[in-house]
Amino acid sequence: MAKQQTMYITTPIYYPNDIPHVGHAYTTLAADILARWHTLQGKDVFFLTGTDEHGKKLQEAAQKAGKQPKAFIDTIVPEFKEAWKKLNIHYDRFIRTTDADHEAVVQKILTKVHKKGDIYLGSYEGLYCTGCEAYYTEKDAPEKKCPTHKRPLEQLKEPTYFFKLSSYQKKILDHYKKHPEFIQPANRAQEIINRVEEGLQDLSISRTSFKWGIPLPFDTKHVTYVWFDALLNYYSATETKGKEKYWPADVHFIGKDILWFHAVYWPAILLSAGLPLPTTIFAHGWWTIHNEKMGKSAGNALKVDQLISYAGVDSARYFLFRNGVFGEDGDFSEQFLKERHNNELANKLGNLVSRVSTLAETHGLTKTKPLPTNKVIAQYTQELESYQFDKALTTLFTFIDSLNELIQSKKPWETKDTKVLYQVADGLKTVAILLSPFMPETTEKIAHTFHFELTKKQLASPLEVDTIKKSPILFQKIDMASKPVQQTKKEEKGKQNNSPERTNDTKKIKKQEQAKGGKIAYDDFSKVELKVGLIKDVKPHPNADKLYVLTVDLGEEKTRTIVAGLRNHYQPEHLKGKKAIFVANLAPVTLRGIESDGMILAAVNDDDSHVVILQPEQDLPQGSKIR
Ligand code: ME8
Repeated sequence: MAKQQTMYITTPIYYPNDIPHVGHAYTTLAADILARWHTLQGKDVFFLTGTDEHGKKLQEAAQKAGKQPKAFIDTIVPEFKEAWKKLNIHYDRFIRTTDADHEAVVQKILTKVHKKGDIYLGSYEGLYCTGCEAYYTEKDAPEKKCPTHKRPLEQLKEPTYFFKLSSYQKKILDHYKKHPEFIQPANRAQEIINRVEEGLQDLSISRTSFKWGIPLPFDTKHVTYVWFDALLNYYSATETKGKEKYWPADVHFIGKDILWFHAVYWPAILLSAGLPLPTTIFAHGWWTIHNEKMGKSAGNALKVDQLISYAGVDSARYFLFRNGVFGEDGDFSEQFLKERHNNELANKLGNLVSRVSTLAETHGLTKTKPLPTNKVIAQYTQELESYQFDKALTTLFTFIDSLNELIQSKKPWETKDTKVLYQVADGLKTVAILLSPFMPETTEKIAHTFHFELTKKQLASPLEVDTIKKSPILFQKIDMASKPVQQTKKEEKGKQNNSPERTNDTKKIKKQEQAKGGKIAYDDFSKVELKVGLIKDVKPHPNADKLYVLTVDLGEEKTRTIVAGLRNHYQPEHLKGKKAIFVANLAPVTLRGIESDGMILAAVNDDDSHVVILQPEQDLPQGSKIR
């Protein structure tokens, strides 16, 4: 049997000094999409992500939090893992640079490179940015301010070991020439080539001014420079048994901010250590908000929960790759996301699935020659495998348009033409399989409705005819004119439970209330469901000074997120662990970007200066009803 082809895909390892945001999610999702695609193609895929845990930045963040570095980082790492889980990201290993196996490999490589004569002792003086963990020259930062973080640079001087980066200039340039695919996209490569041609200075790779790092094996007063340590994660993850086959990596996905480290330092380190170089380093653009880079230091970072709250996970995954070119910057907009959700996902794909499955339920399908899909498949494959995610999605949606047009022109609801229904259903099979890396949950539902599997084999074989049942609604449309915005999943759940239309109920109550001069009917009030809830967690709302984001247990399978205007009245520790009364059947509303699924009851004095939450007089289990 032929050896299974391997595919090794990585993301940067992120600094765990704060919880992840959309920028981090973007790179990690790109890797997930590509990993899912190659798995679908039958390849043996290894997808690595993780956290970059050493260095001055992390030491300072831990100090600020009043914790030891490792103890501090241990509280942030689960936030990354949780975010990736929520986004349906399936990595194979989450590497931490504090993992013992990684530390051992870093020391092994340092010893090797030192013995080779590529490391020597000197002293370094320069302008340092802790945010970047890098020195800048006056040329790169003429005002002595970091070009990325816009903060003043620090003048640092310390004894340090240097890595002979300068002696790799020619070899690196040769490699670029021989392997034009090494730095992508090509327009970013030229900038790097120009800078390398200007000459390379040796790289300071050790620090003595702080302790949080991997000690140099040949001089333990020094800790290893965080980038020398971090870059090696890609290789160290393949040094364990069974994983050796994955090196060299096929693609390192990174943001354009760290291209220099990856395109210059990284090949030089590998060349010095006598290791093969990765095939491609792909540097994508930045997500900006109002044209400022989204990031921790800018304070404008959109958190993963917020991203998901707009229209669900699959719509978020779709939007991030549909809205712009992967290699270029894109400005994030909640409105664009919702528009694409409505216009493309709900109107084009969702409607088509609903229409065809409804007609097929009534009239059935008759097997016939499927529509030709080879061209679409080939084009989509070429675009996806060359990291042109937006183009691949355009190709697929053009095909979806053609399926919609076919249905529209053939009118099977009049003609009862069950052959055309079959052709469109078979086309939807192609769509779902190709789209599955981007939208795993939705495509699983389509596959379930039309009875096929999301596999390469099924892509090549015609749809088997079976009894079809009407598909559940795939994308609930978002009302652009009015907040509150409802989340797809919750609405679907509400519908399946035959629960009353919550929004309409509230509107009706308001109307009747007005009609009766402020009084509401007994029956109307009895529709309001009040329950005892346990406040499990309290976090400040990232976008509103007066609001908290509460995690509340209402005795249900899952906890709820409830936004409450209590920040001027309670410290988090005075709310956490308390039981209070909540409205449990309110339509969810999005408050400053976070969806609130309920309301806490509080009594307020005349001038709003005193706000107290309502609590049951005696302890009752969460979920108890108030009557
Ligand atoms: O640089 N738009 O970690 P980091 C798009 N630890 N992507 C963004 C982004 C934005 N606004 N902001 C961040 C580090 N990213 C090092 C990496 S690797 C050996 C060490 C993404 O936490 C993008 O991938 O600052 C960027 O390169 C990465 O997060 C930086 O993450």
